[in-house]
Amino acid sequence: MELKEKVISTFADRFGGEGTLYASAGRINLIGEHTDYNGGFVFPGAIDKVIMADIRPNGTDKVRVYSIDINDYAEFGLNEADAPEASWARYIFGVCREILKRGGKVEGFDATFAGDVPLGAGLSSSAALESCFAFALNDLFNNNSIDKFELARIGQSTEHNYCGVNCGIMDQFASVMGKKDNLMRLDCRSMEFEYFPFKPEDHKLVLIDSRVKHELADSPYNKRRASCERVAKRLGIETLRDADMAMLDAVKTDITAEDYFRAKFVIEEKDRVLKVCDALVAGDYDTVGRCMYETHAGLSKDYEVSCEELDFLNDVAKECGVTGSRIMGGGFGGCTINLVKNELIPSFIETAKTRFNEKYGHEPKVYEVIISDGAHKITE
Ligand code: GAF
Repeated sequence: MELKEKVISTFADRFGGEGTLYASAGRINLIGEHTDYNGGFVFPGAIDKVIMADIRPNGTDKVRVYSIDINDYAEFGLNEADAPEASWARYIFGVCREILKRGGKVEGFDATFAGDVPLGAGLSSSAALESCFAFALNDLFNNNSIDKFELARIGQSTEHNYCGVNCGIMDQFASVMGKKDNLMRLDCRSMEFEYFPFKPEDHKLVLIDSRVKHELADSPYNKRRASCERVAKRLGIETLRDADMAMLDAVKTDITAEDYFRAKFVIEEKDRVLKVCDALVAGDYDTVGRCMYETHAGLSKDYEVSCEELDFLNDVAKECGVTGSRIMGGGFGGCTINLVKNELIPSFIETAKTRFNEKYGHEPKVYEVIISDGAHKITE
């Protein structure tokens, strides 16, 4: 059954009648990894894989929600003490609480939801879920008075305060603000952003999912952030956005070797984003691709958020002559993002599947993604 029909018909079965339908997207990020919480630049876009929810106020002070994919139901109140047990429901509870904390309105509602953003693949299914509900509750209870940046911050605060992930703003920003056929360069310090048309004629983005489970709440993601903050503090600056290699080298003996390499990656990565944006405007995909490979090397060796399987996929991409390839998102599993010339796509996918299967005993999943719109309402 199609996603939309599934969400609507489950709503009718569970709650009777119909609600209003909303969706928000997963994301890719062409370049700019672990730069968001360092005040740097990121370059994401929303994709054609979404979380979709059917929602209707129920006139009570209770939220009743059914996750179709997980086949689980949760019911909770809207006070801080009412936090549900199930981790998937905490994303929705958190969004409600963060809206209320900001003086917004949320009352009881019924909802069903499902999605086609693969879970744990580094495509931000959690940000899509948060953004879908933040967007919907803004529409249903707040007359759309909360601006879109604040909706992204509501999702981010949900991660911090209810899900244990000290994430930056990139994923929620991309999920809310995404625009069809456009990537967005976001300056995470000023929050200024610019759309960059992205519809290459001779390349496509192919994601290869190692199926190594990626769970940021259980990963050392928060430790990476803490390393960056320690170095920034030592340098007497607010974030690594204001650091360069000369500054870092000057304090090299005062910080651990590990913190040094974490900061080195971030300093190099923030410059790479700007280089890639310029190259994209000039149609210079070779430079874009070279930067992607540099990012992978940095994430693997200096930031240490890759894993054997993703390094293997990166090597296979290189051997196949793929223009650019790198681990994408927070790391510790998930996907590589590959910028591949059209004529190479079938043979690259075939080789990656075969070689990976020979080595790890299972095939990776493959997704071709289209850059699409972010959070939106589907029915009136
Ligand atoms: C995860 C986080 F949620 C983002 O904020 C970002 O830091 C990313 O990892 C790494 O670039 O997706």
